Amino acid sequence: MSADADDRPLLHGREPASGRPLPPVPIAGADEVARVVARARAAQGAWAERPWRERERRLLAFRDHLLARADVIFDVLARESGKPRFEALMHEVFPIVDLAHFFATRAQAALADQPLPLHLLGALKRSVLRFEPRGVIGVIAPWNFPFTIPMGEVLMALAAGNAVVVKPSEHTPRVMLAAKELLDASGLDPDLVGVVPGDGRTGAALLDAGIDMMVFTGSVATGRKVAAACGERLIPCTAELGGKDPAIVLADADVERAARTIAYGAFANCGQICASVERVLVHESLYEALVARVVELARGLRSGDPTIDPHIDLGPMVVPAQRDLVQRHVDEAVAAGARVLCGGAPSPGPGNFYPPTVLVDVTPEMAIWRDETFGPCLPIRRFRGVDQAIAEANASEFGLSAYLFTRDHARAEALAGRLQAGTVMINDVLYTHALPEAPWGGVKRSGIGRVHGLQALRDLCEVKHIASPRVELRQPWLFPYSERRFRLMRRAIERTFGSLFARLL
Ligand code: TXE
Repeated sequence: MSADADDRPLLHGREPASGRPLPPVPIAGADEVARVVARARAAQGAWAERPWRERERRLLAFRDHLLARADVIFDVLARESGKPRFEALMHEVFPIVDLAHFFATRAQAALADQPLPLHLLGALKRSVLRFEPRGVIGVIAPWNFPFTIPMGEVLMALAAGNAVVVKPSEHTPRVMLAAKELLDASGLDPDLVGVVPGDGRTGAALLDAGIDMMVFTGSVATGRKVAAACGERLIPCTAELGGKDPAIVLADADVERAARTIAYGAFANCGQICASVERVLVHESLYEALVARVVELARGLRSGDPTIDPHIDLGPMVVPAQRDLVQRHVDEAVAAGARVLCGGAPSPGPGNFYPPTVLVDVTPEMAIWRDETFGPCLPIRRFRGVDQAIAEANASEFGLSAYLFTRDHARAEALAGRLQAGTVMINDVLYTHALPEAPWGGVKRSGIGRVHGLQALRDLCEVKHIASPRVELRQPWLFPYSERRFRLMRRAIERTFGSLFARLL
């Protein structure tokens, strides 16, 4: 920590499960953000010039440090986010171990010069695409996955030869600071990855500090501001802005599998997942059975403080205001005629707990069906025909993921083409965010662009086109122009595209 750390204002926080105070964290003001970005930029050039082998070695060293010191991350996640230890392992640490491994070992091949075959001029000209790091990548992160979301971006940015500066959520800055210690211990230049804790003002300062790209995850409202700021500065930005993901249970689904998977999709991480199952559409023939089983499963989940019992199923909600929003959605739905079958009111006692809640008799106009609830709430509606189900699923401003439950996988793959979503999963939920090779992102208000996958790795680079001659011929497009050359070229173009030869192009 810098010498002037004591003068900095502090971010205070409380453990969401117990209300106990958390250690305060110094806030990075605009000047500090600018300094961190400048240091990252200075460190980036040397990093990009290191041999690929060394890049791979450092990222694998991080993987190994994380494996060896995962308990530190589990403990911070339990205190700061109230995350059950199993979710800390499976949702946060394991995906990053795997992602570090995946990009460490594949970045070189993915970012190698790529020959670009020219369909028309290929005999005369050679073209190659080169992927060069953009420079300093800015990351603004949310509080629901305070480790896996920013760390995925950090490792991909590093694998592509960039430096990176992360603004963690003001509600969960401590786990990213712990991650920074692991990164530094992996032999990376400490300036290469900066962490600047603070609220939206620190995020705005990061956008102002001369970064070369922004990777944002958060709300639609803030996503708009971030995208506008990036537009102003003409830097690229990806934005992952949440969802209202539907699950459709078709008439031939396995009810037990669907119920168990949907209960997990709705209540894991206490429903605070952008791809949580937030709406269920069940074929009328399975409706009663599915609702009964989901309610039974919801009632059986154990909530608690993971610092006391690490293996409870559900922790608390991270942010008190989010719990208030959940209650508003439930109250409005009930006032408009919905029925709560379990849960429906904050749990008594200390901590920010909300029980798993299942609602029926829900209508599409209700906020709980329309807006992102981001809590452990599951509204369920029935449908008669599959066209109706698809239309209702698509009648949303969001489009992150969609889930289909059926025994007929081929039919589901065909139906996937009709669902407006970045990802469609069949008989499963959530897991694809943990696949480093799979693009992740949504359509409509769920955001812009994709993170993860080799394409996103290339998006963290500028693509440079290097064009060279195969043979040194006179180029017919140079000065001076004349009527004769105009006619000649025109005839050549007409003959090329107006003949069978065009089919070979
Ligand atoms: O998000 P914000 P909040 C949804 C969820 C939730 C809602 C609000 O529905 O109820 O968003 O959550 C930083 N310039 N998701 O208020 O405000 C902020 O400090 C730059 C979905 O926490 O968008 C934090 O680091 N940055 C989601 C980050 O933006 C700014 C995950 C996100 O905060 C800023 C979380 C500004 N002007 C919530 N203002 C998902 N996509 O998974 C704030 N920030």
